[in-house]
Amino acid sequence: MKILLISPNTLTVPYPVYPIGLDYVAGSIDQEHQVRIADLNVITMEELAQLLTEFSPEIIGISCRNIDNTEAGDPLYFVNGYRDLVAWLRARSSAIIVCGGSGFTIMPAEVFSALQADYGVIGEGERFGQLVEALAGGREPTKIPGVISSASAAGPPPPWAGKQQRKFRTKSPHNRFYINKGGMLNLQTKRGCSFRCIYCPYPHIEGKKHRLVPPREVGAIAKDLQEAGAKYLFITDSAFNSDVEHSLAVARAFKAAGVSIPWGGFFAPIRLPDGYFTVMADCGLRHVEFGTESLSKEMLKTYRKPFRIEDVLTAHRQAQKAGIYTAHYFLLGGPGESTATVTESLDNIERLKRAALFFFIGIRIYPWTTLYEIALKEGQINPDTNMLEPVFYTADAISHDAIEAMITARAKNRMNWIVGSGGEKSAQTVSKMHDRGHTGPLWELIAR
Ligand code: B12
Ligand code: SF4
Repeated sequence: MKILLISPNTLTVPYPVYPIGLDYVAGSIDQEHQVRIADLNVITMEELAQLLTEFSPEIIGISCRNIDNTEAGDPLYFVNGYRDLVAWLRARSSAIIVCGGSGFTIMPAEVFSALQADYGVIGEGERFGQLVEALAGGREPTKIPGVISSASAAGPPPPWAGKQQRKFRTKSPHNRFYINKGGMLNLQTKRGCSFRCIYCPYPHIEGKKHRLVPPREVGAIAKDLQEAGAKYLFITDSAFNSDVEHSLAVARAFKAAGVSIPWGGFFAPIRLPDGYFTVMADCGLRHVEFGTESLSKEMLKTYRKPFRIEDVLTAHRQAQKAGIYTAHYFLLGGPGESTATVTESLDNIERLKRAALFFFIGIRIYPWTTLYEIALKEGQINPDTNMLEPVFYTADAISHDAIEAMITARAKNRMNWIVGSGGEKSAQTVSKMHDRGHTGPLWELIAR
């Protein structure tokens, strides 16, 4: 069969991201079928129309990564764009349309009904290969776990236990785009997160247990990406170090495989063995993005973060001592947030020297999370509330504006204190630097 996979994600904040999910979806499809990838960061709608005419796909897969930008103060919503794309495709093609991706997996019924697709694949994209075989053989694909053909509110299927195969085409035009714009290609070293932070949908998207890719295999993929021209690797794991031993083994595997380009990813600021970041730096780690969320003792407990204030400060110091650039993400405005807890966080944040600090105010409520249950109990939402168009948790004791005012007053125009992801302005700065040949997320330019 002829299959077209589309990445419609053209968001440039904080920078355009390589659609790695489609590499796995493409890798799940048997070689007897023809597969093309259309990345809308790279091709225009006119070119897409031409591709539809020339290639005549029988199945079109759409990757729905982002539902919204999770920023209460500057909200963007992307599902209407996906809906319009489906309508546009229907007017030009009779292909079967299938949607999937992390955004889809968070709220499959709602996204499915908005898009009016033919099928949806909840969870891991490897099941797309099975869906193709079912359609090719005239069988009903909805027997495959996670595949839906109506807006049913199904949960994710059991984690995929079969082979995961990333299909990466060295010379494809979409690699070139990301290589020329910041040089960043993506890499996954495991799936799942075993922590239980109250607001987080990651364990729902990727699974609650870690599924580790053997370090040697990760090293070999990293080397392939380097040979394809990558100048930087972003590790897309929910938290790269949530399995400390595996993260160390992966870092060492990079070195053993001859990976010499820098890399970075999300880390949890948990208590780490002595010398952890020295080993990481020696193996090429350049940026750590810590999911710190709060530096108030009470709020860390409420969020069920797997670390304490001291652990954060220690992890930060250790990373900096090893010469690694650090960023911290904060999520203020959760249950029990008050002037006192925000003040405590800000006081402790002052102790994080030379870091890029990103403040997200108001927490996006996702179904399947403890925060959803709390918001229900408090009457902020009811079981019929449409959670797709973003709904944010509001703290009783302090408003969004009051928190923002406290951050702005404290920041005193320091450019490393950024509310949200920095918006268009910071994305444009990053883009200009990328055009000048700088690589990676570039937090070091603001973290002085
Ligand atoms: C790493 C990451 C980032 C990094 C990306 C760095 C980089 N170089 O890529 C950074 C920090 C930059 C980032 C930024 C943002 N992110 Co982000 N990010 C992630 C994270 C942790 C992993 C994404 C990833 O690459 N996974 C690995 C790949 C292999 O998985 P995947 O894409 O999901 O694909 C799999 C399946 O979904 C499926 N699949 C994918 N496509 C398709 C298509 C079809 C047809 C099928 C059948 C299946 C399928 O198959 C794949 C293999 O199983 C996810 C959370 C998570 N754990 O998923 C959030 C996540 C995707 N991000 C999210 C958001 C909102 C954002 C931002 C908008 C935040 C902001 N305001 O800045 C920006 C947007 C950036 C952009 N330009 O799009 C949300 C999206 C949900 C939502 N509310 O919309 C998520 C889910 C986190 C969350 N809050 O819940 N992000
Ligand atoms: S450690 Fe990070 S990815 Fe894991 S549940 Fe907590 S916030 Fe989510």
